[in-house]
Amino acid sequence: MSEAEFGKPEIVEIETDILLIGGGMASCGAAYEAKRWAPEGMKVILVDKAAMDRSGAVAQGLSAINTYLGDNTPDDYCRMVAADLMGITRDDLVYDVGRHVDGTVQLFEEWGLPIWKTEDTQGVPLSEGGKPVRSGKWQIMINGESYKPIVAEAAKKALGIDNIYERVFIVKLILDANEENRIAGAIGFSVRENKIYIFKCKSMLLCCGGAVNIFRPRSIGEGQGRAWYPVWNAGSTYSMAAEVGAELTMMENRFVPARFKDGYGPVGAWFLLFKSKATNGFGEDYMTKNADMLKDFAPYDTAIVVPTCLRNHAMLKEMKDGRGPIYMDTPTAMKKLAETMTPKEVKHLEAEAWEDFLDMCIGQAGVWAGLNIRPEESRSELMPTEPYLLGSHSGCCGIWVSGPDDLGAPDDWNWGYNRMTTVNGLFTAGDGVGASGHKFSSGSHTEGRIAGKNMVKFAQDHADHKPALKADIDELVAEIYKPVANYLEHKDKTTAEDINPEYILPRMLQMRLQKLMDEYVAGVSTYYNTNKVMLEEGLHLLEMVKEDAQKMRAKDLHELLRAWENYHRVITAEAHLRHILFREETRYPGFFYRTDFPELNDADWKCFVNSKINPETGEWKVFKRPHKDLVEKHYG
Ligand code: SFD
Ligand code: AMP
Repeated sequence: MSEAEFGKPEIVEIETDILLIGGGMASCGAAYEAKRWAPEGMKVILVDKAAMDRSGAVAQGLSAINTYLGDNTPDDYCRMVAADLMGITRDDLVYDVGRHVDGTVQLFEEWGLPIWKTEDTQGVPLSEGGKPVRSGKWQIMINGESYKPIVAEAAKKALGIDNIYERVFIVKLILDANEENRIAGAIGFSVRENKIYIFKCKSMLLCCGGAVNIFRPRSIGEGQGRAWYPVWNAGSTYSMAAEVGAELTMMENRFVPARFKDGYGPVGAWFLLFKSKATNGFGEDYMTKNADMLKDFAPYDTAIVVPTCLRNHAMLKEMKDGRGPIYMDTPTAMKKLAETMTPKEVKHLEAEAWEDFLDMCIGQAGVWAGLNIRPEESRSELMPTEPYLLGSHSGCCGIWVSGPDDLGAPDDWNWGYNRMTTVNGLFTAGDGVGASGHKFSSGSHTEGRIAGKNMVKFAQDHADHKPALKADIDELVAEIYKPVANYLEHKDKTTAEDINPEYILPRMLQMRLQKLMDEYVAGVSTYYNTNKVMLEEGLHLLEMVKEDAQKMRAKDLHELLRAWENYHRVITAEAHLRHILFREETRYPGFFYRTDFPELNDADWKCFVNSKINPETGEWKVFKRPHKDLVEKHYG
């Protein structure tokens, strides 16, 4: 774009009672619930960087809902989540999701989501006693290609289309000018038009998902852009919250999922529904073979299910010892299931194998088609992927929030409004809430609903408050468009506009970040190993990346989006690195290893690691907070 085409951006100012940032599962839940509780005239606005129908992690759909309690109790749910996340979770937050999540799933069904039912309850809704087809103790099967449009439709209907701003990327949150530690608004830009948006609000929800593409992905070159979690989750939740001084928690935690190689297809349906086994290259079941090795990480060995990180730990042993590749033995699983089936049922089973991916991860179906793989005939390779940061799936990094007040939690876990961060008026849910993983799509929507209800209460309790932005808007606008200015100033200094000593392309900066995170902060190239010296070296390189980030260019609005996503990634990456450096133990073997502290150390580290940026100085503080079990755990 030329100077004339860019021009000076139009400034659009909007005032609202409640602002929802993000249009994913959690925000859709908040939109629906806030409107149920909001009194006449209370304004609720949602802003999403993409289009809600297909935005966020559920964009491609899903084939299972991973959190539906049914006959399980919220106490059981707390135990499962704690065991999977090696003991350090907030029972108050987890219990709260557990006691409400089934109602959310019933709403999804009411809104049109097809949920598989058992033979004897076909056609009976869950709310009337219909029994879901369970793939696992917590998971139920759905026909979920249109899951997100269905959930988005309910949110849109609740809010009204005039209250939704799509394709607006929020860059920064803004504190209040008159009251310390109080949220007042946010600023962002349209990724379609030359416009800057400034929102003022009484309370705000920040739900921009997790963080992807911080680490060098396994799929590079022609495969670049394939990832398991969505590439458009760029760490905006963690970075924007941190920058206004919200306390983060467990940012050292990450999720390294075992996935079908190259297409990143999820494994849950194969392990749970199809009862498939994974083996090393020589057909050995590495979970059985390496069971003893996992005992080093007792007291978690009595968990009903082996924790996700320990399943990776056993797999990595085979890979490191040269006994790869790792396979999902799909033919054996399908043969076994087919033993008791009619030919028609077998055909249906084969269709389900494909539909699992067609419903949520089309790229994997593409890999199968491209490589002539028929799951009933050939095994597929599995691979532990590059690390992802998230708080809703099998990970628990995120923001430290106030919990419910009726579950006997310690005083410092509750400061008034459920799911409010340590910044007054700023709420979060889903991937945003730390120390409470395994919410998945249904739990994220549920948590959004909890936040939505409490945001209404906050806005009502502060009805007279007039938000005033603590910011120089002209300066902020110039900062947001700086990559554009970098481009316009220097683009004519070389004949090839992508090669220029005066600026760096967002794509290049992203690769630089990914390379250092991969090599120093326990990415795939070191088999997820790191130590203090490597981390300190990584921190130095990250400082250099930050310096160079000031020179990113944007030749159009799309690149401006890419540039700002990178700023968010860099801050999120720094949080992750600083937390890993602080926690001097190996809490999550299989996700990452501190080689200088290779053991789990409950005596010193069965605690939360939290951090906070001073919004005035930008200085980081990392510190411990005590952990407490509210639900009795059956550790060994
Ligand atoms: O198979 C900005 N998930 C699964 N959940 C399940 O229940 N079942 C499954 O089967 C799951 N699996 C799965 C899952 C995800 C993916 C990608 C795959 C497979 C391939 C997890 C859930 O999807 C996940 O837990 C929730 O979606 C999390 O919800 P939330 O709301 O925390 O995040 P989001 O939905 O990604 O939404 C984020 C929104 O923010 C927007 N956004 N907007 C404005 N400004 C910015 N700066 C922004 N940055 C981001 C996004 O556009 C989006 O709207 S399986 O693997 O187990
Ligand atoms: P995934 O497809 O890996 O994202 O997992 C989907 C769901 O299945 C999550 O609830 C996982 O915790 C669970 N899951 C995946 N693999 C296994 C396994 N091998 N054993 C038990 N649960 C699993």
